[in-house]
Amino acid sequence: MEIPAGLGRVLVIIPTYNERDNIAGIVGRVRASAPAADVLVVDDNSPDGTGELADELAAADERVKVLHRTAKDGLGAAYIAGFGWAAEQGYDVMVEMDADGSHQPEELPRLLEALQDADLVIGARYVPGGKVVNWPKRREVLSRGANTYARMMLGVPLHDVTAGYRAFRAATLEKIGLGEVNSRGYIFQIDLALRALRQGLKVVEVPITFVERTQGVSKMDGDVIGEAMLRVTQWGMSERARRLRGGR
Ligand SMILES: Nc1nc2c(ncn2[C@@H]2O[C@H](COP(=O)(O)OP(=O)(O)OP(=O)(O)O)[C@@H](O)[C@H]2O)c(=O)[nH]1
Ligand SMILES: [Mg+2]
Repeated sequence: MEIPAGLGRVLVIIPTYNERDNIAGIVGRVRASAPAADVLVVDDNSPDGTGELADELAAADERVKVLHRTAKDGLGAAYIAGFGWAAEQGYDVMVEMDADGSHQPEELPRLLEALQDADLVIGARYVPGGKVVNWPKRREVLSRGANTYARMMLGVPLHDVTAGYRAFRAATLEKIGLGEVNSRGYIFQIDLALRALRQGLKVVEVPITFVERTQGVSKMDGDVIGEAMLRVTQWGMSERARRLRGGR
């Protein structure tokens, strides 16, 4: 597809840690789905050689770039590095996408279309038309529960605030104040959505079908979820305290 008029230059940022079985497939699918978009792989020195594979993809296709970082430092830190690189290079739109196939590149055109009339688009599972494929029931219940809790605690009008398939306008990331974001793990996505809403920006959820990874190993664990829910509770409490004090 053509990237919708007026959006400018688009960069799809794919953070990787040990994704050697996934990287070539996902990059190829992005290039096929949105040929006018560039791709940036942000690799944290994966021991399985994902970074070298990404270099080979970059050597064969000038639209593919690689940012090598020295050590595993979390998804949030990888995205912040990718966003910084994109801003330096003058991109107008930055997309977040996992390497493991959970975020289908074929749905990217729909996210970009929605961005024509929004500041941030979230590919959402828990809205009408959204789906999760191949997750054990337990996992989906946990993820839905975390979202319901975050929605109530933070008072945000979003149904999938932890979702990681997103399209940002460069101006949105500038207004968010990325320099102050120090969330590293799962909480990073909640943090960015909250900051965008607080700036009065237009955040739109578009239904996606999220597909569980079939190759490679998850980096998610109970600690990451626990950290995120603790922070949501802290943020929710301090927001309530601020309102009680008469601030806003
Ligand atoms: N650069 C970098 N990438 C990371 C890091 N942690 C995770 N990733 C990547 O971030 C994406 C999401 O990580 P996943 O392990 O799939 O986590 P998840 O999607 O929450 O968990 P699953 O649903 O089990 O796949 C993948 O592309 C990972 O390779 C990290 O510390 N550094
Ligand atoms: Mg995943």
